[in-house]
Parts: sequence; structure tokens; C-alpha cells
Amino acid sequence: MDLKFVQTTCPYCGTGCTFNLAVKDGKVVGSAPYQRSPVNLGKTCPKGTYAYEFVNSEDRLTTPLIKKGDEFVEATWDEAYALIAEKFKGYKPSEIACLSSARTSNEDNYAMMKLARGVFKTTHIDHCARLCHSSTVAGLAAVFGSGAMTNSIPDIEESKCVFIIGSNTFEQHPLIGRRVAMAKKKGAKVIYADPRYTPTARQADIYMQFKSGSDVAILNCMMHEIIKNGWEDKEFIANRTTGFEELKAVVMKDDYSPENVEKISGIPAAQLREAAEMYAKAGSGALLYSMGITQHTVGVDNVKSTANLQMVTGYLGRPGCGVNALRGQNNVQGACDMGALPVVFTGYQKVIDPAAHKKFADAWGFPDGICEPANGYEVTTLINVLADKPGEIKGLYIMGENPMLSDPNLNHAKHALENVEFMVVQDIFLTETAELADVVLPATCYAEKDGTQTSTERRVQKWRKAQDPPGQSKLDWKILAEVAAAMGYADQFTWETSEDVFNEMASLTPSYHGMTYERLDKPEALHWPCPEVDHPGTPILHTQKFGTPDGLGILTPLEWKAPAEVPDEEYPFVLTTGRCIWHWHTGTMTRHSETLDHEVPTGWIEINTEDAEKLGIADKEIIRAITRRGEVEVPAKVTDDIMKGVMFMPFHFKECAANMLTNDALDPVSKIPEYKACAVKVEKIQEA
Ligand SMILES: Nc1nc2c(c(=O)[nH]1)N[C@H]1C(S)=C(S)[C@@H](COP(=O)(O)OP(=O)(O)OC[C@H]3O[C@@H](n4cnc5c(=O)[nH]c(N)nc54)[C@H](O)[C@@H]3O)O[C@H]1N2
Ligand SMILES: Nc1nc2c(c(=O)[nH]1)N[C@H]1C(S)=C(S)[C@@H](COP(=O)(O)OP(=O)(O)OC[C@H]3O[C@@H](n4cnc5c(=O)[nH]c(N)nc54)[C@H](O)[C@@H]3O)O[C@H]1N2
Ligand code: SF4
Ligand SMILES: [Mo]
Repeated sequence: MDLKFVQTTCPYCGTGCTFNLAVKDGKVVGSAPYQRSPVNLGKTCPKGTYAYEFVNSEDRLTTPLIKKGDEFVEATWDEAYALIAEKFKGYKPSEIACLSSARTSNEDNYAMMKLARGVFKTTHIDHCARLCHSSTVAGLAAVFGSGAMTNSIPDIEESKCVFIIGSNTFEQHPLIGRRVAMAKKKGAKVIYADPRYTPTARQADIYMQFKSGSDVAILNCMMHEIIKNGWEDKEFIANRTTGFEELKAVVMKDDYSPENVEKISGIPAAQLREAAEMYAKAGSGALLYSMGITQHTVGVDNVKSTANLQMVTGYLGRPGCGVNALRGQNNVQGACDMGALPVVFTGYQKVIDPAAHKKFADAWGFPDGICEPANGYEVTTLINVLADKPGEIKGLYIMGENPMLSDPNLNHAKHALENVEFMVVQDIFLTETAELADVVLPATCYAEKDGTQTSTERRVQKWRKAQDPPGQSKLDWKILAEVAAAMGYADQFTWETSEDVFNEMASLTPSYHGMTYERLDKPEALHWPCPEVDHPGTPILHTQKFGTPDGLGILTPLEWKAPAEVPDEEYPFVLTTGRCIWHWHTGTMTRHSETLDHEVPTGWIEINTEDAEKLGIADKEIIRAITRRGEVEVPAKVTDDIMKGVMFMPFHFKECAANMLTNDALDPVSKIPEYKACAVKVEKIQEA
């Protein structure tokens, strides 16, 4: 049998598992375990196992498309590039915006960042991290001086107590979930807080069920109990933090006593006490969080609050501890590292810093300079500008994002995108967003390219080309370089290989400076920061001091605030949204994967059994869910697993799109939307 195996990393989540693609007659036909990665130890979750299935889907884009009237017609690359160059040359820099992609490689994101800032000379570049961990980046950078996950994945196994809040780890980061199970086997306790009794809840010693939107109250309450009983780590607080007295003044208020927080959250006071004691006395505690914490109008407060708890307990800078923000997309850490954000170049070098601006301008050598040394729009701000000030932004270039299903309040998002004069979408499938575009460009997927991606634990790992791309599709960075050439900047984009792109990026990025393709070939790859070629990389951050100017972690006093929209008589329930293990975001890849699509063919809304009884709604009945922004028809899933008063919808399914309902209210600092709480009502559909 002429099967060939090509080692690669998973294109789905930020865990960064390695597996082999099986290749026969030049085509990817299956996957097989790769045993030597310290991340996943040969195992994969269903998405990784079946990640080969969408690769040769008949629906892959294979040729550039140009819209003529209401129809797309096939075009040559030269025609597509000529049209793009003609349009974009006609716009001022401030009239152009770019969305980069956490699905694509570091090389692709670096190329997009250079295209945006160097060729289009715009300051407006962002990507889906805004919808995801922007609260983490802002919150942790403010208190620790760095916005990344502090410890490594294997390190979670060393913990004596794992506290999971707002992360359904066993479904959304299954191979990190496996580490939690391994820690448990070694005797660790698990505390879990989530409005839903998820598969993660089944692993918990203490499961706290609560109403979406009460996180700061819960975390303050745990600190209240810890400080009241003298269980805080006094030495750590004294030597490594500032602001303890101010924090104490807030958390010790009666508002945060277990009895009062029971009223806010619904968690019994006795359980809050038990959790605080179990956690504080464990000796080492790893806190894991994800979207349940970040996707709120108080997302940044929530993040800082998790950091407060870890500093008060002294659970930082050593094994089995840490604030472990589980990054979502395969390469969302990398896309941020590459500067696909409106405020930074690579490695978080600020665009407004004259020295950093000069460094990039000099290194790139554009004869007519680069973008202004100014910050651009976040994607959520961009959508509002498009909706409210038509004509301010005229050209939009989207690589590997599908906002027409992933943005909050889709009626608003559609209105915004329809106001764009000229839109380019570069994807692997014809998405809901691509349907609105003027030009669609076919890209290669992970299986067809060499490149690197950076996982949630800052581990930089490789994709390796396993097959030729379908039709005329091309590497993302190559397409961007050819667009640049069509705009008249061929000299600044002379890369021949992905490695050339990586080397240019690394030369400009201190945290990646010591990395080379050769060094990344080892099974364990390298964690950034890795400043020099003889540096071993950095699996654990903040062991001696934090990245703040004085090296101290900042404790932040925070009051609990309710979500922007709370239930009332008309909309009496809280709606929260998220994911399931079988599907990925807007479904472009998983719904093109036979096995995964077969497991879960459509969406649903979870309703508590008692609530459903009162409403006269039966399990599987198709009902109407309505918010102030839109409505959808969706099958009910009647279950005891969700808290009374709360409903949950996954957002993967276009036929019952959760984001028709969600609230686009933003956190004032991170500009993340409040996907995790809005007010909803549900109605039976009357038969005609
Ligand atoms: N299978 C699968 N895995 C994925 C993804 C996917 O689409 N599918 N996406 C990836 C991406 S990009 C991301 S960002 C991660 C997200 O990973 P997670 O954050 O784990 O996923 P979610 O389902 O969005 O939300 C997690 C949990 O938050 C709970 N929750 C709801 N409201 C609240 C609240 O107010 N407070 C708290 N504390 N919890 C609340 C929900 O009930 C849910 O169980 O997953 C990554 N992994
Ligand atoms: N209601 C609700 N909405 C949410 C969330 C939620 O919890 N609730 N979570 C938010 C979060 S955390 C996130 S991260 C966003 C995700 O939002 P998006 O990033 O918009 O969602 P994806 O479906 O991952 O879209 C990625 C696109 O990239 C394409 N793609 C894949 N690989 C490649 C490639 O190699 N090259 C190119 N050019 N394209 C490629 C895919 O086909 C797909 O169209 O959704 C957000 N939306
Ligand atoms: S846990 Fe994440 S990285 Fe690992 S196989 Fe599953 S989706 Fe892929
Ligand atoms: Mo995400």
C-alpha cells in the first residue's frame, strides 16, 4: 500500500494537537496518531480525527470569482487582481479595512499585516480575537504585563486543584480536558462553575450552577471567604503584588458574603464556602477559563477578577498554577502575535510608539512610507462605523472569517456589510460572508501548506504540506503578496517560501527571534518568548516577576455589574450561547465533514424542564426564540442540565443562527460583544 504519512498540527482549536495526515495517490484520505507530541500524546478529539474529511470536499473554492450583477462568474487570477488593485488604489488609506484570520498561519497573518499597514497604509486591521479573548489580552496585559496563558498544557497535570470557570473544557478543548482528568487521577480536585451541567461538570468535585453574568460576584465571594479565614498567601501578596488593601476593601464588603452572592448568582452559600476552602487549601491551583468569562460587557473585569483570585492565593509562577486563558482558534494566539490587531505590529510592538513605527517602516522599505503611527478600528467598532456612517469605509478585505454568522446581532452586521462599496473575501468555502463579496479568492487549507501556528500555550508548531491545493487555489500569503504586487509593491513581497516569510517576521519580533523552521521541527517545538537561537523557549511565564514596569502584579478592586440587557416581563429569560464538541463556529469545515455533520445535523435551544413545562413546550418541538434584535425558529432541547431561567444555543447553524438574537453591546475597553447574556422569550409556533 502506498500510504504516506505527513505530520501536522490540528486546524481547529488552540490546544495544538499533532497528528498525521494519511496521503494516497497525492490526496489526503485519512488521519493517524502521531505519538511524540507532549501536547496530546497521540490522542485527538473527533474534530482532529476527522479534520481530513473537509479537505477534498466538492464545495471547496477552486477559482477566483467576480460578481457581475447578482451572480458570481469565474475569473482568472489576473482579472481578480486587476480589479482589486483598481478599486483599492482609488481609496484613501482610512477608507480601507482588513480582517485577518486566526484560522490561517503566522506567515499568512504577517503577510496580511504587512499588506494592510504597508500597501494599503491603513490602520484598520483586526480579526476574530476581538470576539474571543480581547478581554484577556487587555485584562492580563494590564495586571501582569502580558496577555497570554501563563502556564503550559502538560503543567495542568501537576495541579492539586483545577478551578474551571466559563470554559466547557471537555467539549471545547478536549485534549486539555484530558489533562484535567489526568490531574484528577493523581488526586487533584476539580471545581467547576457554569450555568450548564456540561460534560466538564461530570468531572467536578464541586459543581456550581449559576446565572450567566454573575462572575465577578462569584470570584469576589471566593476571595471574601479566603481573606476572612486568613487562607490568602500573605508572602506572595507582600512580595509580588500591589493593591491588596484596595482589593480587600471591596471584596470584604457584605455585598460579597456567600449569602448575598447566592442571591446574585443562584449558587448556594454553603457551596461557595466549600469551594473557597477547597481551592485555597489545595497548595497549588490552576484556573482555567474561556468565553464564559470574556464575552461580556464586563469581560475585562471578569478577567482581572480571575487574576485577583490567583494572586490572592499565590497560585502563579509555579507548576500546577496559573491563569490559563484557553485560546480558541488554532492560531488566534499567533494572529495576535503577528500584529493582526489595530494597535500593534508583531510581538505587541505598539504602532503609536515612534521607535517601533520607524523600525517597521525602515525594515519594509516602502518608498512612500507606511500607515500613520495611529490605532485603527476594532472589528466591532468597524461594523458600527459601516452601519452608522456609510461611505467612511469603502473597501474591505476579509481573509478567513465569516462575520455573517459569527458577529452578534446579524441583522445589524448584514446592514453594515451591505454598506461596503467593494469587498474581497479570501476563504476555502463560499461562506455567508463571501456571498456578499464583490471578489472571492480561493485559498489553500492547512493540509495544503507549510507554515506555523501558535497554540494557546504559546507553542509555535508546524503545518506541513500533504497534498496539492484544489483547482487554482493558492497559499494565503502568496495571494496577499500578489495583490501587493498588483498594487505596485512587488519589491516588498519577494518571498518564495513560507520559511522566507517566517524568517522576515522573526527578524522583527523579539519573542520569536530565536526560532527557525529547523528548531520548530522537534516534537515539542518551542514556546515564546524565545529571543535567541540558543534560548530553550519559555513554557511558564512570570516565575520571578511580572511584565509590569515594577515587576509586581496589580490587584484590581472590582464591583459586580449586571449584563447590559437583563430579563424583564417581556423577555423573561437569559439567553447564553456557545459551542458543542462536534462543530466548529460557523460550520464551514465541520458541516463539510460527513462524520461530524452526521453526529449533529442541526441546532437547538436548551430549556430547563420546569421552564418548558410552564411554557407548554415539548422536547424537540420547533419553537420561536425572540429578542429585541431578531427571531429564529429552532428545536427545543428540554433538559435538567441547564439552570432554570437560562437558555442556551450553539451558534454553528445558519438555519437557526443564534446570532440573529445576540446583543452587540460591547465591553468599553476590549470592545468584545456580550455573546454570553441577553434577554429572550420563546413562543410556541401556532399551526395555521
Ligand atoms: N468543538 C469546538 N471547540 C471549540 C470551538 C468550537 O467552535 N467548537 N471554538 C474554539 C474557540 S474560538 C473558542 S474561543 C473556545 C471557547 O471555548 P469555551 O469558552 O469553553 O466555549 P463556549 O461554549 O463558548 O462557552 C463555555 C461555557 O461558558 C458557559 N457560560 C455561559 N454564560 C456564562 C457566564 O456568564 N459565566 C460563565 N463563567 N460561564 C458562562 C457556557 O454554558 C459554556 O459551557 O473553544 C474553542 N474550541
Ligand atoms: N453567539 C456567539 N457568537 C460567537 C461566539 C459565541 O460564543 N457565541 N464566539 C465568537 C468567537 S470566540 C470566535 S473566535 C468567532 C469565530 O468567528 P469566525 O472566525 O468568523 O468563524 P469561523 O467559522 O471559524 O470562520 C473562519 C473562516 O475561515 C475559513 N478558513 C479556514 N481555513 C482557512 C485558510 O486556511 N485560509 C482561509 N483564507 N480561510 C480559511 C473558514 O472556511 C471560515 O469561513 O465567533 C464568535 N461568535
Ligand atoms: S483538542 Fe483541539 S487541537 Fe486537539 S484534536 Fe481536538 S480540536 Fe484539534
Ligand atoms: Mo474564539
